[in-house]
Amino acid sequence: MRILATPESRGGASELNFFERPAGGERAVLVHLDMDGGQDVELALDELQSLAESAGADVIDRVVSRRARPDARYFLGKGRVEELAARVGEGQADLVLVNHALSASQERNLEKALGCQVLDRTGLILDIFAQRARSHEGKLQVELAQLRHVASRLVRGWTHLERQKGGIGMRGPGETQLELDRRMLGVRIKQLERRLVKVRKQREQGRQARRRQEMPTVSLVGYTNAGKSTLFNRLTSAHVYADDRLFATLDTTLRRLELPAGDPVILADTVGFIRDLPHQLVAAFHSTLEEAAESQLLLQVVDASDPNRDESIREVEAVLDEIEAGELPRILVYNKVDRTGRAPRRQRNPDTGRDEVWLSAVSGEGLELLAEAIQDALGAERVHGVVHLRPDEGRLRARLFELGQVLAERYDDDGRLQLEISLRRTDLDRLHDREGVALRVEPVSA
Ligand SMILES: Nc1nc2c(ncn2[C@@H]2O[C@H](COP(=O)(O)OP(=O)(O)O)[C@@H](O)[C@H]2O)c(=O)[nH]1
Ligand SMILES: [Mg+2]
Repeated sequence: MRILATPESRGGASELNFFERPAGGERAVLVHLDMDGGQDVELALDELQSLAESAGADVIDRVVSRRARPDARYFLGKGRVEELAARVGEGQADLVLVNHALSASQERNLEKALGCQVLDRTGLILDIFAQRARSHEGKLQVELAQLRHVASRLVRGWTHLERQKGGIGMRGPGETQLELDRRMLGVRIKQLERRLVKVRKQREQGRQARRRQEMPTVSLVGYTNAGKSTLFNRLTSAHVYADDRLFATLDTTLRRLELPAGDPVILADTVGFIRDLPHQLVAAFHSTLEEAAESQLLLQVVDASDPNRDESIREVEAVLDEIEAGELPRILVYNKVDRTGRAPRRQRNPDTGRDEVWLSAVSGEGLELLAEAIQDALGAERVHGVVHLRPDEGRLRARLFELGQVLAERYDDDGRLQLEISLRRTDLDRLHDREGVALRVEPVSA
């Protein structure tokens, strides 16, 4: 995990970069403070663990502290800090993740006491967004949130930024440097705000252009911990295309998926919804998720065993509306049926008209139902038959080759070209609607 990595450190145009930190496989200890004796502690820790894993950390320990309110200096009580320090030492942890908002000085004091890096919930979420933002707007929006986060902590203490800026071995610049950084932060924030206004205007055009891409994209959306990544891996693990140029990138959240009829689609694992998302991160979250709005199909993953699942469904739908993805074709995937004791099944919801698939990403039951539902939703079923082309229809012939499998080609007795094709229904419709081609597909004669 790269703590607070900026999206631009991952290959975009490199600009001023406040967030360069040493990379490494982080071993993390999770800390949750239970302030009201709530029963949701395990749930909260499960979510934090999912977040930590999305960021690339290995969770080696989970610690719960119960106290009425946080300690001003260390956030946790003295005894707890000592215990935590021991566990960090035993587990050789690199990182402690605290499931709350820490002040800059609490973070710093904890780091000193624990001898390892400490990150609060906001910092962790920002790191995930930074790793996940793909669109230009998303990257800008995340950087803006990062800068504002840093700026809000600059007032209190300098050592903190110094650490974030330079990383290990870069300690020591004085007050002048602080003033300089403060000014630079301000300038950069203004600059980003201006660019975002421009980028937003350009967005619509870009989106329309991308919609015309040949391979459909299917995006997994839903709350963190619903099982999106497990499902993503399950669905795509059968095929690994090491030499496929499109996927030979470092992006681990896009993969090729082959539907039962053989058609390839791109499956995208998107950034998860987060309970109690700090309000200053909402804009960054939305623009990181926005690429889902460019998909042809959404798989809304829900934890079927979650007692609050209906509420979660509504919340996800509200945000999808906000990012203009509410009208996209969508399949509801009720995951974790192994926990509910219900059989996997596929049904159409009589109220919404939406396809619902009940399955378990872990046991694998019901996966084939989902693959079929995706195929149906994309209209991916194939039309198999023969078309006849006149000699002057060379361009159409080229187009057919480009689109799908032309299985055989020969001349018939009238000198016309006879192509045996197997085309996606959607491609056939597109030829008809967009390119005005009326193709008569005849059955293949024996
Ligand atoms: N029992 C059960 N657990 C699951 C299932 N799918 C995922 N999980 C678990 O739920 C947790 C969150 O899964 P993950 O894929 O990381 O969720 P994400 O945050 O939506 O990507 C992990 O501990 C998974 O092992 C399932 O079908 N059944
Ligand atoms: Mg995930």
